[in-house]
Amino acid sequence: MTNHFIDFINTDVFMMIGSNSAENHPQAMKWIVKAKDKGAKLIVVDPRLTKSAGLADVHVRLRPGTDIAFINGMVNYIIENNLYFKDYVLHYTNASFLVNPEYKFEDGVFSGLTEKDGKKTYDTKTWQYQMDGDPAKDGIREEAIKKDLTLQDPNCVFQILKKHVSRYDLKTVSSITGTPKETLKKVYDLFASTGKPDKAGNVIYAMGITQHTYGSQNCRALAVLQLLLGNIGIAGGGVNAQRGESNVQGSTDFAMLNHYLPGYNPMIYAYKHSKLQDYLDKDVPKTSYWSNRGKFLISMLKAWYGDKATKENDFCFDWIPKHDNKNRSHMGIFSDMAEGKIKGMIAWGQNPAVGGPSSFQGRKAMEKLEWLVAVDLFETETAAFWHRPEADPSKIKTEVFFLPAAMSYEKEGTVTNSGRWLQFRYKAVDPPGEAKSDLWIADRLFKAVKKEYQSGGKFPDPILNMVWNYDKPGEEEPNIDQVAIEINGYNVTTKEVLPGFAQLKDDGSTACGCWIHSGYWAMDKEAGTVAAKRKLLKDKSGLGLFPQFAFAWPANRRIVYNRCSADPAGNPWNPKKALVKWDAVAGKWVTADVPDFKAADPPKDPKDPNAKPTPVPPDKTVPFFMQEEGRGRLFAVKGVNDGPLPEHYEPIESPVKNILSKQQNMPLATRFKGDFSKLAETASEKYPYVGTTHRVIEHYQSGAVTRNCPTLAEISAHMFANISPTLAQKIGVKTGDDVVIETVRGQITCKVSVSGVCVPLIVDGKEVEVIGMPWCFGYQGIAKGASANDLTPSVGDPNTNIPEYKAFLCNIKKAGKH
Ligand SMILES: Nc1nc2c(c(=O)[nH]1)N[C@H]1C(S)=C(S)[C@@H](COP(=O)(O)OP(=O)(O)OC[C@H]3O[C@@H](n4cnc5c(=O)[nH]c(N)nc54)[C@H](O)[C@@H]3O)O[C@H]1N2
Ligand SMILES: Nc1nc2c(c(=O)[nH]1)N[C@H]1C(S)=C(S)[C@@H](COP(=O)(O)OP(=O)(O)OC[C@H]3O[C@@H](n4cnc5c(=O)[nH]c(N)nc54)[C@H](O)[C@@H]3O)O[C@H]1N2
Ligand SMILES: [Mo]
Repeated sequence: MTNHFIDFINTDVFMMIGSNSAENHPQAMKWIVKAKDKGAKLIVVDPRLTKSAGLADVHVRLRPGTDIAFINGMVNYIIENNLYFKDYVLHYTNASFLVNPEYKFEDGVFSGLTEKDGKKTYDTKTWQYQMDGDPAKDGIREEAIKKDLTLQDPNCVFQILKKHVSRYDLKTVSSITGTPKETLKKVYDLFASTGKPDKAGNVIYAMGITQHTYGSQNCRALAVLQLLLGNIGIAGGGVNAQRGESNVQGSTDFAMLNHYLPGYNPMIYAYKHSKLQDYLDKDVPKTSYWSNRGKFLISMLKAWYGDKATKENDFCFDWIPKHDNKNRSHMGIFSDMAEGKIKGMIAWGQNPAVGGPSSFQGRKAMEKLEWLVAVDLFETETAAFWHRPEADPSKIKTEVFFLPAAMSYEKEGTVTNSGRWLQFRYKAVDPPGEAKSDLWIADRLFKAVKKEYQSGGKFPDPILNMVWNYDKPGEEEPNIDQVAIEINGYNVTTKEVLPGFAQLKDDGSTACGCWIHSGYWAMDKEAGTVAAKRKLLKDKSGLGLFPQFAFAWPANRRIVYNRCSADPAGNPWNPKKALVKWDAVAGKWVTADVPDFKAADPPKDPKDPNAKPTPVPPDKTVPFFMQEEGRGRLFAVKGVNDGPLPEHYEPIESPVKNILSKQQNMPLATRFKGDFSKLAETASEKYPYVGTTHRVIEHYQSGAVTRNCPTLAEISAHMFANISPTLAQKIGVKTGDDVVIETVRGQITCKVSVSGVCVPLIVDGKEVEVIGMPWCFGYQGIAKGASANDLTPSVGDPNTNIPEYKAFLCNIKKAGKH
């Protein structure tokens, strides 16, 4: 999230799109309801009538997978009707920047599309700015970029955007999405009303936006919209991802993604990083705050390899395993597994036998493993895959180990919420039986591996020399404080814990495991440790910032890009909700939040105790100082690999042809071979309905925990599908009947629920039925049921590889009918 949950009280209009906070983020919903009580409006954009939609002022039903049409339509409406926030757009976005005149958009694709060995990629050369100098050498310097401040030049970003979205008129959008034109106009007007200095519009999104072959472009479309309305960096605004598992934010911060190192530093790739200097040259921007990335990387290497990491040996850069640039995401791994390329797997706190796409094929792929280790609270479907209903255990050779793990209440550690706020939690109860904390398991596993390497091995150095100093004399549990200090960062010589990432160096004198968390553990006189903070007292701002409650990365900043909350001269757009303000008389910044820009230069003489920082005047500050060009990108010259502007494509499995261009699907979508290649054709007669998957309040994820909880298992005991009354009539079923749902990949049997949750939509004159299914069931636990993922396709977004869980083709019939 750019903002945070409590900040929702500052919002005037919410647009919740592809998120159902009432069921999946009840704490977020609490703040939305508080804002509504003060007069805020709520728009919910969802194919289903969800519990959130039930609380909405306007519910926009749209066909799954058509959000870009809906949002680009709104962007077009805003530009056509002059509803954008002009000063913001001009000064804080790249609207006036001129783009290479060779840039083109034709037949649904952008210039630079190339194909090699059957794989499509974009060469982004023509997407770049017109500028002086060599950006490869000097970076994307804002001063060097050619501009047209009148926004009239046909090659300026504003005109390119305007032309691009002009095709998304109300009629076209309605034909694609199935949303009536009147509803579109109503919500466009309502949300566009926030494009004023004293109004805040808040976009809340989650999996209905991301789980598509163009999930990243869906997010980009939302960012473009919010930039146009001046809603980024202000109280009550932002683009706010409602994240998943209680600590999924924390786990991505720590690189539980194959293409990142901790703190969102790019991964090291074999093909381009043979030495440290290659990384510094190619992946450390020349401009923006990211120009400090080298310090973050080198400090991380010092944290991992300690004294062994020296300037002379590239700080042991060679010891980090390099990515081979193959698909190492969930789907890539399971596809390799099916081909017998993977020997063993540790399923550590995950249940892919239920949660992965095409899970029927996924479970079959697991049979190719020599061994499987499941680290979990329960014997999940994954741990039990070898005796699953459809398998013959005598034919499965995989050796399965089960390591019982402690649950969150049974161990210590931090959790980071969607708003980037992290807090330390203490242990409430001891884990049962032989269950151990994940840290204990990781510690013993590492030590066992190290022991093996002591007698030789192919590449023992990184293992034998890894800093692993977490033993606490006389205690079983590893020293979690020591782990926290390593993450926070310390001075290598004095061992002093660092107050923040500004102190990190690239000369080997500092160590820091994850730069964005730097400072979180540094001692805070009042609170003990910063992360232990639980003080609600000090919110002088009245804006819900509560700086003493939890630590918000980075630097305890609550609202990122907050320079944009004030005009170029430093006067808050909305004086009632000021985050930062230039005091012209005193000649300094007055800040309620930690500034997201350089508000002052450090004292000239650091040794002089009386020396003071020098304030940086407003005209010398940069609104988006994490971006190389310092501006919000309406047009993305980099960052996404599948297009500089969002464009509507159909889901890979779609009931209709793309009416907007010849390009049916996202050209770069990730696809797989063999067992994972099965896809229905466009407008398939055999699979005429649109399937989509969602969560329910009673169950968590694959249901491993909640389906083992007797009360929850009882109140939500059956797998079901929501269908409309018209579809129910057509196939002759009523609520509670058994139905068979089938896709090209497999079929499931479950109960049917007939209500107004799903209704048919009129798409380009054709009636399209939507079937909604929860994906939380499986064959283990107290409440058992069919897994919706036996139906879902293995295709993904080219930037993130997230699977297209939210839109696919299926058929449905009454069980027992042929
Ligand atoms: N009770 C409960 N809470 C949870 C979880 C849980 O399993 N149970 N899981 C947690 C996790 S890991 C996550 S990631 C979050 C996810 O939180 P959400 O994203 O809110 O969860 P979903 O229900 O999967 O999807 C949200 C909505 O997207 C809608 N949708 C489907 N397709 C589309 C589309 O194409 N466009 C639009 N606009 N909407 C669409 C669905 O109908 C659904 O109502 O929830 C977290 N919280
Ligand atoms: N069709 C469809 N599929 C989806 C989605 C969808 O919307 N639609 N959503 C996707 C999303 S957003 C997500 S996040 C994934 C989730 O997919 P998974 O992560 O595979 O599913 P979970 O059920 O969350 O698995 C977590 C496991 O961790 C165990 N566990 C809980 N606490 C601990 C602990 O402290 N330590 C250890 N070691 N184990 C613990 C639980 O018992 C459970 O088995 O599913 C994805 N799958
Ligand atoms: Mo998630």
